[in-house]
Amino acid sequence: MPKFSTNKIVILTVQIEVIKGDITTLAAGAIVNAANTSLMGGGGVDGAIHHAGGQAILEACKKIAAKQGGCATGEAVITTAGKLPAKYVIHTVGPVWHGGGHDEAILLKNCYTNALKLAELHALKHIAFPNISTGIYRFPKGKAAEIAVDAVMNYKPGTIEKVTFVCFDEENYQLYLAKVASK
Ligand code: AR6
Repeated sequence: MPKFSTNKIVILTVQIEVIKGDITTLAAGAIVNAANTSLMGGGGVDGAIHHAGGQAILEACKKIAAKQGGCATGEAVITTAGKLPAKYVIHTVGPVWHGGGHDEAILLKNCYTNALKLAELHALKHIAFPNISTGIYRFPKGKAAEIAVDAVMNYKPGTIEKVTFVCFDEENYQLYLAKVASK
């Protein structure tokens, strides 16, 4: 009698969504913040998240900063989402664009993968990203969209079922729609 072994093939896929809007309004498991290394807040999406989420987010960031001196570029930390509809905020620090020869691409990729890993450590199913580094940090939007979409598509999901790219401006929105459609 031949012996058969049973092979179970599990296909893990992540649903990718591209929307245009304000990330602070999303009721995801986690929304990602494009923070700076101090974690003490700033402008852009960072300012919007702290403003809408309230003092509890800054207090949590202060505790992390006191413990580990902030957050390095490409790394990520997690806090309460305060008054926001999301459960958590994952703060990551994108690279400042200095022309492309300073590891900007790998650091930006690390932001996405480290945020995904942290979301999975908390067993989250849905995470929403802004277009990290494409504002004040001046990362070229087309390159950043390519890196972001590739990072998510190449990530082997565990608990994550859905990733939302939240674009604030029309240019990023069109770039992300095109990138996702081309994959
Ligand atoms: N929802 C979604 N996206 C937003 C929102 C929002 N409410 N507001 C802005 N964006 P930026 P960076 C978009 O500048 O380039 C801060 O001062 C914005 O249009 O927020 O990573 C930090 O403290 C752009 O596409 O982040 C750091 O010092 C994207 O979010 C520095 O800025 C990122 O733009 C980080 O710069």
